[in-house]
Amino acid sequence: MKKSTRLRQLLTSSELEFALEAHNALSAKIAEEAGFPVIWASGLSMSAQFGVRDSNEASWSQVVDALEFMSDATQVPILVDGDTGYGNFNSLRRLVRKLEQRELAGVCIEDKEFPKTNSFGASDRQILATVDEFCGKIKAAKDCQLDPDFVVVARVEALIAGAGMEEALRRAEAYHAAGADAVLIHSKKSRADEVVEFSRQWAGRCPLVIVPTKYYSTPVEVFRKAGFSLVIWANHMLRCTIPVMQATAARIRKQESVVAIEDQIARLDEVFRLQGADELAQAERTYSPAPGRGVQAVLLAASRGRELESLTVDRPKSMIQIGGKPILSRLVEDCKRQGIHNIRVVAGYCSQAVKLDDVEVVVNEQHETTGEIASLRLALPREGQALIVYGDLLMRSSVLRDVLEHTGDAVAVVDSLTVTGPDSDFAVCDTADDRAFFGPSPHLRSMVASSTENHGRWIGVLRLGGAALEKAHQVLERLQDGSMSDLINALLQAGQEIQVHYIHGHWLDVNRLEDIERADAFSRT
Ligand code: SPV
Ligand code: MG
Repeated sequence: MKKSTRLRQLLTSSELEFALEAHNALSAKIAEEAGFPVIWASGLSMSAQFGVRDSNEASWSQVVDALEFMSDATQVPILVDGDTGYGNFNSLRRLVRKLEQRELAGVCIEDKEFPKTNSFGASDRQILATVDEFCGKIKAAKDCQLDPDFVVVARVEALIAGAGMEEALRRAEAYHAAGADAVLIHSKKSRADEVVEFSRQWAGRCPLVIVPTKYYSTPVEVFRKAGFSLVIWANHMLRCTIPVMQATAARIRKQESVVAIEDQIARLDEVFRLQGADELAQAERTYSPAPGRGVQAVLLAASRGRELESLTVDRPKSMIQIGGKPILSRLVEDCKRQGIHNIRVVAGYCSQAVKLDDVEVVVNEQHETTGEIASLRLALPREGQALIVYGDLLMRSSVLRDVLEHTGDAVAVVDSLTVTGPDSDFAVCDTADDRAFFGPSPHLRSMVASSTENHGRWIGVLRLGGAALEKAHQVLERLQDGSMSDLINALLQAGQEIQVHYIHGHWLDVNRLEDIERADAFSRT
């Protein structure tokens, strides 16, 4: 249903309805989520959030730009506070067309002169427009609207200006006759008597709208009985934020820290939710040519990391916190950043401690007696692309991006800066790293211990696809067990070409206690 049709229905139904003020897309969305069927785009609140006065200091096009965000962010109808129409009948016609184009459901105009003054402000300058001039505006708005359901509400300021009940009724009658769809009768009294009396005399000639900012303590039953159609809570989303922002700013300034307030403010996840971040993530999967699409990541995380002693009593080393986050969570984020959403972790030691969102966890129950090949056998996909990564690895995001963009069925990442170390993950290649960006890709010849002359350390990232993946499965069937280096050597012996992507540092793995500090520093830079 069109937003304008919905607003018209709400105004003409016999039920009393409530609109809540909003002044930007975020507050509009929050009002909608709270269940309000209508939003009041308040002139006072919108000007206040711009930091200007409610005296038409913000131009109508600046207001329309903000309204567009509010309309885009919500499904419920928005009734726009159109002040006095930003000029004469002609300015109002243009405003109405622009509001319609942005799916705003209706406009409320008040019978004062441009530039307007707020009805409750310090200024006593409440100069009423002539009845004829204002009726001309209403007619112009109704004549120019293209959508027959677009709503025009005429706001009567006679009681605010002290012109009395008779004048208020006379004006309302004239505006109704000129084509207004509803009348807003405004009052600054602290009791509702005036508007209730107006309603009694009006006797239901068209829907009535009220703004009980000053007579807020009146029970809504009174409004229901008096036959009003719509109550507008006109500025409360703006006003509720002011003391919270003031207190928060003062506290952060005084404490020079945000630690104390962190638990009292909205989590970033909540901000992202309100922005609709999920929809974008979904759309990215569909439309964005992320290099990681169709790739299955396999994160090898079965081993304890015994040298890390007390840190790995109740978790595998891949779940040790580095910079406030487990290493595996970082790897999962790295993968997602590259568009890889199929992520499988092979856990083993303390597998119950491997808790990660959106990740498939498979468990190598024989982790104590088996090695990486046994783990990989449980998780290597049959088709597509596999990205095998050691679960204790920290690296810059460019490493994964580059290996994913590399052509070739099999690619291993080798750090040419590291040629010594305790294990056997060192690479002998057909070409040393000449740090040239162009030219033919080097190939891996064999994996060796660092005691043998080598061209760098394989960091624990291997991409396999197409024929290379098929060959890896054949090799895995033959090999009983062993390390990733054993698998790579077996692949090479079986004639599989493996290309090398050289890097120069920008990664580290966590094996010993002294690595933790380095890793923390790495994660912060
Ligand atoms: C507004 O919200 O801007 C209004 C209502 O016009 S009031 O401020 O109560 O006049
Ligand atoms: Mg206003």
